[in-house]
Amino acid sequence: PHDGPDEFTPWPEALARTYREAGYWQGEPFGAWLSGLARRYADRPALLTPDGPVTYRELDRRATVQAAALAARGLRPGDRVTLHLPNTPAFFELLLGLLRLGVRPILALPAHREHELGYFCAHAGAAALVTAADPERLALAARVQAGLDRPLPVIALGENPGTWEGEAVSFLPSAATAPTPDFTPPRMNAGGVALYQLSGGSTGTPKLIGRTHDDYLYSIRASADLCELGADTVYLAALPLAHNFPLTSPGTLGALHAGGRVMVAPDAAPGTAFPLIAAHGVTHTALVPALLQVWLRALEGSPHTPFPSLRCVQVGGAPLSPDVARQVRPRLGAALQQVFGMAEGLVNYVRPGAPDEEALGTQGRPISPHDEVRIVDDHDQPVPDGTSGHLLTRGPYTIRGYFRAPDHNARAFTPDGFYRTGDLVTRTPGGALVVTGRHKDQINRAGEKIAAEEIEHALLRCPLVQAAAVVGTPDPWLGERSVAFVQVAFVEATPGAPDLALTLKRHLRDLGLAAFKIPDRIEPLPALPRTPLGKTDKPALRALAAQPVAPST
Ligand code: J2J
Repeated sequence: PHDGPDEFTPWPEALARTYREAGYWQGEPFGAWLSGLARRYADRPALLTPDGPVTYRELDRRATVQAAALAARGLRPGDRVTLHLPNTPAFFELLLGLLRLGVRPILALPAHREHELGYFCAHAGAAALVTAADPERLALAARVQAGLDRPLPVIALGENPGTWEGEAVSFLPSAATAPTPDFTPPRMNAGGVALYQLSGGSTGTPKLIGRTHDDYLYSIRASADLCELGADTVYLAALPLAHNFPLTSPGTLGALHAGGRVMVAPDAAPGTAFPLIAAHGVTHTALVPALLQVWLRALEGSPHTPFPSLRCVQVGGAPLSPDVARQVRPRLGAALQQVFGMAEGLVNYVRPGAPDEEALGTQGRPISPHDEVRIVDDHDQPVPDGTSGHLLTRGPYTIRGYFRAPDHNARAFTPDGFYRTGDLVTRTPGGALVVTGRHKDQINRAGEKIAAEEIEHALLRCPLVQAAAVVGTPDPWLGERSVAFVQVAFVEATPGAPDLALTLKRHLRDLGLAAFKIPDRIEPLPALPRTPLGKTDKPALRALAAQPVAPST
C-alpha cells in the first residue's frame, strides 16, 4: 500500500541515503527483526509472566499465531487499527502479530476513552478496534462503535465474557495454546509506516505520528546500545506499554533487542511494582517524575538498598527537579538516567557514568550523531550557547509530518523539515540539553500531556459555556495541575442545583474524555482576559490560577 503525501512525509532522498549508508536504516521490518531475535536468543526467556517465562522462540511463534488469526479476520497489510490494551504480557503477541502482518496499530493509551478512541478510528479510517475481552473494555468498544457513522469491527483478545452489547465482535483466543499456523508473512517495505504513535499535542484534535520500521528500529537498537542493555537486563515496564518511552527508550523493545527479559507491571503503584522488582531481579525501569516521587515516598524509612538487583531508574516525560533527582541513588540504590524524548522522534539520554552535574542537572544529549538540533529565538534565528530558545530538530528517526494534518504540518515543521518541539532548552558547554520551559499550549500533568485546545473545545460543547480557557499551574506532586476558566451563560442559582464545576466535569466525562484530561479545577469568570489582539490572555490566567484558592463559603 502507498501512502499519499498527506499520510506520510518522506525524508529527502539524499538524507535517506545517508541514514542507510550509516547503517541506521537497515531495511529490516519488525517481523524479520523478531525472527532474528528468535534465532539469536532462542530458548532464553523474553517475557516473564505470571504463568511463567515465554521464550524468544515462543514469542515469535505467538506473534505468527496472532498475525494469522488477524488475517483470518479480514485484516490486510496497510490497514490501520486502533490498539487499546491494558498492561499485560499479551500486548506483545498482538503488537508483534500486527507488525508481522503489516497492519499498522495506532497505539492508544489505557486511559483513553470513547472520545479519543472514536477519533482515532474515524480519522484514520480504522479497519478495526483491537482491545481486550474484559467487560469494561468491551462496553467502551460498544460505545465507540455507537459513536461512529460506519461499522467498526471489534477484535477482542480473550474469551467472551458474555457482556457484549455492540455489533460485530470477534474474540481472539490467546496464542499460548494455539497450534502454529501455516502462515507466510507478506513482503514489506521497511521504509513504510509500521505503527502510529500519538502526539502529546497542543491542538483541538490529537495528531498521529507514523513511525517507519526503519526509523523506529534504529531508535530502539541505538537506545539499547547506549543504555548498555544486555542479556542480563531485566526490564520492568511500569508505565503504559504503548507509550513511546517504556516501549522504545530503550523500553521493552530495547530490552528484547538486547536479549534481556521483560516483566510487565499491571500498574506503577509501589504495592504492585516493588514485589515484582524483588521477585524477578529487575535491573532497569522507567518512570515519570510524579511516579518517582510516589516511589521515593513509599521507601521513606526503609533500609537504603531495598532492591539489590536494580541498576538504573530512567526518569523522563516531564521536568524533574534536581532535589528529587538527588534522592534516587541513596533511596533506590540505583543510578538515575534522565531521558528527554518525544513520540515524534528525538530522544536524549544522559549517558551512563556521566558526572553528577550532568546526571542530576541536564536531560542528556541526542541518540544519534545525525540528530540535528537547533536552538532558536522567536524569529527562528540561532541563540548563543547558554541562552534558552526553541528546540527544533530533524534526524534519522524524527518525523517530517503528522498523518493527515497538512495545515498543522505547515506550522509544526520548518520549510527545511525541522520539527518544532515546543520545548524551550539551553545547551551546556558540554553539549547536554537542559529543558527550561515550554512554548506550546499543553499541560504536562504527571507526564500525561493535555492539549488545552482539545479540552476547551469539549467545554464549549456544553450549552452553558460561552468561552473557556485551560491552563496548567504548578503542583508539587503532579508537576502541573489543570485549571479551566469558563465564562458561562447567566444561570440563576437554584438551591440544591449541582455546582458548575461538577456539572462541567460530568459533561466532559459524558463526552468520553480520558480521566486525566478532566480539569482539576474549574473556575467561572465574568469574562476571560484578552490580549490587545483579542486572543485569550493565557499568561494572565496562569497567574490567576497560581493564586491561592479562596475558601469557598
Ligand atoms: C522535561 N520535559 C520532558 C524531560 C519529555 C522518552 C522519554 C519521554 C517521552 C515523552 C518519550 C522530558 N524533561 N526529561 O517519547 O521516548 C516533555 C517535552 C516533550 C514531551 C514529549 C520518550 N521528557 N518531556 O514524554 O511524546 O515537552 O514523549 O516535548 O509523551 O514531553 O511527550 P511524549
